[in-house]
Amino acid sequence: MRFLNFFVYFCIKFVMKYSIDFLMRLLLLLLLGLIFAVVYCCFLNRCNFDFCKCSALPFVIPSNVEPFDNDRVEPAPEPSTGDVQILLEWNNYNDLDLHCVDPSGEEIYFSNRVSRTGGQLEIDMNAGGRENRNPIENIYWQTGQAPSGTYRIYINYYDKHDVTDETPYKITIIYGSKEEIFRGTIRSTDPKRHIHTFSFNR
Ligand SMILES: [Ca+2]
Repeated sequence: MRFLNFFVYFCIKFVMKYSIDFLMRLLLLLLLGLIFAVVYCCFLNRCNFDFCKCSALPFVIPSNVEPFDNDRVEPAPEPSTGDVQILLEWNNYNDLDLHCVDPSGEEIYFSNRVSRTGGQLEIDMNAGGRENRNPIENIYWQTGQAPSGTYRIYINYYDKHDVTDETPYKITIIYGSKEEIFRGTIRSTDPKRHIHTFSFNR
């Protein structure tokens, strides 16, 4: 801040000494202010700050602070559907994961994305960090592929990437002619949660 005070004092003295009229003084002050903002942001950028998110400017924030709520609002990818579809939706940067144990007992999740019965984790979001504030996860079997039997659905809070820990979620399960919706909230300290078990018969 001492540097900032010195710079402002210098600018005022410089303008008062060399500029001619009020308009010239104003323009010169604006120009000097702009030069200062650019130089100061470059300095902060070398100090591990994001240039475009420098706290020295009122319209931006430093990179180590959570962005504004409307930052990086992107559309989620379009999920596929089929005989069986399980869709997880939430609305922050946290990394939630969808798990499904298929009738053969094989678990489909991020480390086993495709099962021998043809089920697949098609979409897995926010695994790499703050990727999307409208994320979804989708597990599905293409039409004609889902085996008859019992399906068990789970949700797991894998990692916290947002300022908010507790995360509301919605899980939509579509199989045959049925559609079931489950809503709840989950915290990073919660264990993997069983959501629902259902039977599919073709
Ligand atoms: Ca995920």
